[in-house]
Amino acid sequence: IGFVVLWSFFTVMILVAQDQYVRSGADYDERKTTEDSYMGRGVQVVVGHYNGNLPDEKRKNLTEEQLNANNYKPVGDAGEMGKAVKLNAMEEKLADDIWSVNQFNLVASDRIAFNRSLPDVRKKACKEKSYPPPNSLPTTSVIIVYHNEAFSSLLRTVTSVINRSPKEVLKEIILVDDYSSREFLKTALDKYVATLQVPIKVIRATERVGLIRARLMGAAEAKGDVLTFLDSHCECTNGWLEPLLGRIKEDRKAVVCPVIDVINDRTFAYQKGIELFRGGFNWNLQFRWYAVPPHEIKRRSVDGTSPIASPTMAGGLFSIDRKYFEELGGYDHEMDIWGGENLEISFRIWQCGGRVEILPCSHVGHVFRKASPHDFPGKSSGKILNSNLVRVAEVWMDEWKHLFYKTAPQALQLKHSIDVSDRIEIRKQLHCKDFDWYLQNVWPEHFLPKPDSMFGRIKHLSASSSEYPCLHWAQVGGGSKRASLQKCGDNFDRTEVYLQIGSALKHECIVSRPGEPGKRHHTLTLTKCTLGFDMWQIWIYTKEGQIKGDEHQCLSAIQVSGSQQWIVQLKECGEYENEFWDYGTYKKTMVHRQSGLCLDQPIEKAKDASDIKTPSLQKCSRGGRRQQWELLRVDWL
Ligand code: UD2
Ligand code: MN
Repeated sequence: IGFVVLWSFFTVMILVAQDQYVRSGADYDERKTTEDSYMGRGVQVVVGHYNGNLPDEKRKNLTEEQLNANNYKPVGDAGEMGKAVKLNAMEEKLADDIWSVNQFNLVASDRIAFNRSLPDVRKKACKEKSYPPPNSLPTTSVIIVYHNEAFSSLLRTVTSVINRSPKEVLKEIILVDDYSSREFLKTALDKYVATLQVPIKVIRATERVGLIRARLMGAAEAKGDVLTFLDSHCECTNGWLEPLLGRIKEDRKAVVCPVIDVINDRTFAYQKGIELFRGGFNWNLQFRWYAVPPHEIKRRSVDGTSPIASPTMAGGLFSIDRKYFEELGGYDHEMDIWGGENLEISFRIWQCGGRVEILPCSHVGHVFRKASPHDFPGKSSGKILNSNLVRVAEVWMDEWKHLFYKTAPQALQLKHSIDVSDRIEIRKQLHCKDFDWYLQNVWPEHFLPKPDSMFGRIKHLSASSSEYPCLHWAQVGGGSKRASLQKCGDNFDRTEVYLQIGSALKHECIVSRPGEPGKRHHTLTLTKCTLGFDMWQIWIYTKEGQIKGDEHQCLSAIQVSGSQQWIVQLKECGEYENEFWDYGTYKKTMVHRQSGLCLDQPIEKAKDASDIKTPSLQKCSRGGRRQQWELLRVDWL
């Protein structure tokens, strides 16, 4: 009963509280630059919500002290100028206890004003660049879909749009509630939204439709010339919109994304993202950021504000001409809940005559989470994601779909029950190009097998001990890497990249593994060759001479300064001189082109699993299995 009483008390609080949730703009210089925005007209909004973000089951577990710890209104100048929010130990504990509700720090989020100030992270050339005046730019509908988003993160997204968009171009904000169960997203949200002096509407799905169909619902209502999609935990920075709309005015088939900055999931600190990354994907069809290749950086050095062509988009934040979105077939309506739609629309845009671009002058922050807070009703998240990815692969990837199925046999099993005929029809009607064209023209640096590259294992012919010593690489900070020889484990975790050497079962092969999500850490090891399709010991040896693993990893070597010694390492591919190898089919040697040295066994044997030892590039000797390698092709078609 006590909880019921508490709950009604808080509900009442939501309705009656007059705590200002937005700080007055006058204190913050940054806001002087937004006079043309709606907020420049002095919109003041009020709301109070007390633990309103928490579902009942979470609230029940909190102590009275925890419940009282936070008024869920901006405290002091918490988070201003994008600074980290500092919490005391008790608040941190509360944050941990309720972490899983949002998979970010709700206590920190609730401390920060909806209209917090942010640093201007743009480079000088961007600030100085001029765009067409707002009244000659296309207008935009900003569409934000959400399922059980926290009140503060949702409204901070909305406020940042209102605050930092020229009012002439902001046609409307459309919030699409994907069947949230949280009470505060109902009447309390409606009341709050009614106080905003901007065209804004809330559309509510009557069943859980997933983010893809929710966005389609928003798009169907939109009146602006351009659709701008945002996740529900974003913050737009000064000048975010003009580059996006300006570029679409120039080319209506350009689908443009801002640089996505990081709002720290624990502190809500605003961290500038790296402008020179672009979107790609791995063999498993997971979206990944990869470095823009050096030749492209060089080409762009003339004008650092120019768009970066991107093979794929991250998915959440982009602008697209509304009519073009329709012409292209919107989104695949059959995609459920979460995932895959970003690759699908990226392939479709490129293959059917458009472009996906990242605009370095547009910055929007996003809370990247390490886990999903969403439930996947009825099915497992894996099954839903795989069904979506089967749709991507079947419609757009032609023969490369088989590579995906090799890495995801569970997806292959779903294939028979999935019908993509209507999407294939769209592909035909739009006369879209094939996936081979996409790889060759949009992403020539890709690491998928090509007819003229070797795809398979790299096996060391030197007899290995029964210990199966592994060549293991670890990052030691500052980007430098140390190699070790370790006893091979059977269960490779995905945070490691192995270089496995040997014949199947007895010899060792080169194996590679990606880092943890969000971290660019890779490890290289020699382990016992396996017989199945272990993607981590499968490499592409290109005709140009690069040895690439999944995740854009290249086998390379650097010279120890002031010595003749070279060290083998695994690095993100970058067309650097030290990434090329020549394989002698007759001698079976793998010669490092820049040093002229031969890939050789590690100098010392591993003593135990944690023993770190340096592997070697050695002067090429005559004969000797130590320097002999065999390339074993793997079937993927
Ligand atoms: C990324 C994208 C996201 C989407 C996703 C793949 C960014 C920054 N984010 O994942 O937009 O493309 O990849 O699908 O590029 N939501 C619903 N209904 C659901 C599930 C989610 O409305 O059933 C909302 C959710 O509240 C959020 C948005 O969809 O606003 C994206 O979900 P997310 O934030 O969990 O996805 P994220 O950022 O991990
Ligand atoms: Mn998100």
